[in-house]
Amino acid sequence: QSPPDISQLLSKFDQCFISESDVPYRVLLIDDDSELAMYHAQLLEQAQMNARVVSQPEDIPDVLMEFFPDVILMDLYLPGYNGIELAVAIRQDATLYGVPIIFVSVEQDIARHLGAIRAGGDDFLIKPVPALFLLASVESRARRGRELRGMLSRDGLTGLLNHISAEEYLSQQLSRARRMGSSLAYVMVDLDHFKRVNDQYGHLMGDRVLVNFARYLQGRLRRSDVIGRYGGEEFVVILPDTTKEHARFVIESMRMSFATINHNTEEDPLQVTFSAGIAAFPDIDDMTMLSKAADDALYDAKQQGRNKVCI
Ligand code: GH3
Ligand code: MG
Ligand code: MG
Ligand code: MG
Repeated sequence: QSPPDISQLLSKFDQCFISESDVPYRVLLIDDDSELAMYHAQLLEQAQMNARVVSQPEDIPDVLMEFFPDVILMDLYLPGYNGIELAVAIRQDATLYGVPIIFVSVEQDIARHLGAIRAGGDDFLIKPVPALFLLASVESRARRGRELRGMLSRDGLTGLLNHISAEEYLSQQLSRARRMGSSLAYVMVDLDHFKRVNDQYGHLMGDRVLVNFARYLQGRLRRSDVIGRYGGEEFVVILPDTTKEHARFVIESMRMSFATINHNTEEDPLQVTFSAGIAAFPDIDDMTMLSKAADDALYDAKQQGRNKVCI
């Protein structure tokens, strides 16, 4: 049995289930009834989602790691396997943190539904599930799951990527640079004498400078460049397709213009400078060494009197 063409239904209800970013939602369907799972998968793909079916329990761990789903649609019973136990295991796995689990089953017993929800399931749909209802449920879970993970990957004050996410991005970009044979610059940035800013103007002013700095960087860099806050007044900038020399040129011009900004609207003007250390691939072909080299260069910049960019 092939699924109905849902385009008419979608337009009739004025519904759209396409993710707001260009990255389609990834939905993992776990069901021993592979025919039904394929049917659901086809529905999801009509709504521009990326669906993957697993029918063999032994394949589940590998597929979970490799497919990295936005949502898991899971049958309650598989031969030799218990969906509730699987939900518990998924909830204990840090790399799958917050991934929504929707149970799909013919089970009518409310006690079983409750058990599934308490084990970490987010919803329980009873087969047969109406097409639009399935899509709506999957889409809303996927969207909110991405929102949640987006928030967890960001620094609360500045909205920049946090330390862990910035490192993940660096690792991805390093692999990409190796594959494409392109260059990649990595910059560590530290505000100069920031303790004095706090001491003389107070913590709120310090926070304002941090936010100003983050906005300044975002405004000056390309969309493909990524900025992270490593903690405190320390930041990283990752510039794909950029050589060490070009990165130095870009950061040096930012260093000069940032230093002229007045952060204090009161009488007493406040200017803040930063120091930066730059390292790059392919000069260095290892993530740990890349960050050590940038750190060493930053140390040199500080030693040379601050308000400097070193490579
Ligand atoms: P250097 O030029 O050597 O980097 O000196 P510094 O004063 O910038 O460096 P130090 O590491 O001595 O002090 C960093 C200061 O940054 C201390 C801390 O109070 C402040 N800081 C860290 N995180 C925050 C924050 O989120 N908000 C504010 N207002 N201050 C912060
Ligand atoms: Mg089953
Ligand atoms: Mg500092
Ligand atoms: Mg510091």
